[in-house]
Amino acid sequence: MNSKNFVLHNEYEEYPVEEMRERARSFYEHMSRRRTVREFSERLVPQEVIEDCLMTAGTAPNGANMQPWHFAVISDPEVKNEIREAAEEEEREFYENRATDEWLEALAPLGTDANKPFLEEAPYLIAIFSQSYGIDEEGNKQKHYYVKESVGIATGMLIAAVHNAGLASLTHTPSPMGFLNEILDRPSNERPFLLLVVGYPKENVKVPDISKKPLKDIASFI
Ligand code: IYR
Repeated sequence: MNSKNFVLHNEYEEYPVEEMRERARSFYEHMSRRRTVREFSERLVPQEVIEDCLMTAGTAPNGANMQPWHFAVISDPEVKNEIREAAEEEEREFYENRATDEWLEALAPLGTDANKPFLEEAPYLIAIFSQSYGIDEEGNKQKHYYVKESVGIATGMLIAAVHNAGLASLTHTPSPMGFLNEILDRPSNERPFLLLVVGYPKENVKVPDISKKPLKDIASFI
């Protein structure tokens, strides 16, 4: 391999196998306590916590290291209100017209509807944008690769980081989400990927009684 511009990976840490087992198990146990909540407390969260979680997201592996993402963090109540109004308009259209009966049936156990008070109650909304292409310093288009995969991985890491900090999140996908470009003044090379709602869960929040598939149903070992 051509080792030009390569540096030693000094930060790699290997663990003794017993510790490896423990770490893998305890990370699973920690992550399995994550639940999506749809009701948030209005309690404030320090912005540095959100910044650190976003830095975690920014470490995600991605196509040709183009890092084709932008995270717009919203805490301004007026902007949250605008987003809520626009999202609820789309959601009403979705629940009343666009969604198929099959889709509504699949959503029934989650108890969702077109009302989205969490968009104003939670201290932070993070609008995640994927950049279909980049624009370099000279204003030339820069090709991006595996954009959805890259932004999906970064978003997963963000969700894990938020959970690790002891906060709850909700992956919200009003569809279509073009209104986010307008409200947040994002350029046309950026598409809204999803809206992550972040904060403390409301006290005594309830979550749907659902479970995850067991390992044998999600993996095969050949
Ligand atoms: N975007 C709608 C509907 C919705 C769709 C799926 I797929 C979900 O897992 C949950 C909700 C809404 O946010 O209500």
